[in-house]
Amino acid sequence: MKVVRLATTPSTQEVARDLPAGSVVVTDHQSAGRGRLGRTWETPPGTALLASFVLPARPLASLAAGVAVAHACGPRARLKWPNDAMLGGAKLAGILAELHGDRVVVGIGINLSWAPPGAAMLGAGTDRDALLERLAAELERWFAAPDAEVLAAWRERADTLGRTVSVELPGERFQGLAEDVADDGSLIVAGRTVAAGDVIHLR
Ligand code: BT5
Repeated sequence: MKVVRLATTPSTQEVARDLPAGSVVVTDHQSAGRGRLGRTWETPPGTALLASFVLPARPLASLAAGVAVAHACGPRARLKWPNDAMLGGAKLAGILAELHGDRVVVGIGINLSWAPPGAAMLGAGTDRDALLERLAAELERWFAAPDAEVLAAWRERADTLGRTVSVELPGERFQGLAEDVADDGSLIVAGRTVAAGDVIHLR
């Protein structure tokens, strides 16, 4: 991986989108970090791993990235659909996968020494460069893995499956048991296929 390091930037996603596959942009601080669906990603300077990896596009890119993050963060990290990494039931890391032609820019924010109220962090003692290296290796591994392996690995780390969840869709909300992920990465809740949206773990 070719690493581009920046002291500060509005968002590593914007820098990475112009780079070739095999690049990664890392920064200490983002002034306009982005989440999904126009939401913001907040981290005080120097308290998180903030990186955007440019990878070849593949099906299930978002789930593959989630599996890679969970593996890089350790055995206790779990996954909330579609791809939040969780620690002890709280959000540890967020992933934003954006498709640009034949490349996908995978933005990853992992809390290390700070987290907003109710969220989790990996700990101030975490070696950020070692974590970046583990992340790069895991992404390479899971982006090369067959779909069936990605799905199996996702299920193994899933915190969402087997729970009652609330599904938030544009203009609709319903509750039900999160039964499985479908072959295309959709979540199956009470027999309904949810391709995009947010879920809230109820119990
Ligand atoms: C995400 O969005 O979880 C994807 C976040 C991706 C951030 C990385 S950092 C490197 C790269 N550059 C960027 O600009 N972005 C990527 P979403 O599922 O929409 O969750 C966003 C929500 O998480 C916010 O609305 C808050 O409620 C919450 N949140 C914000 N900052 C957080 C933090 N540091 N830790 C935990 N939750 C946070």
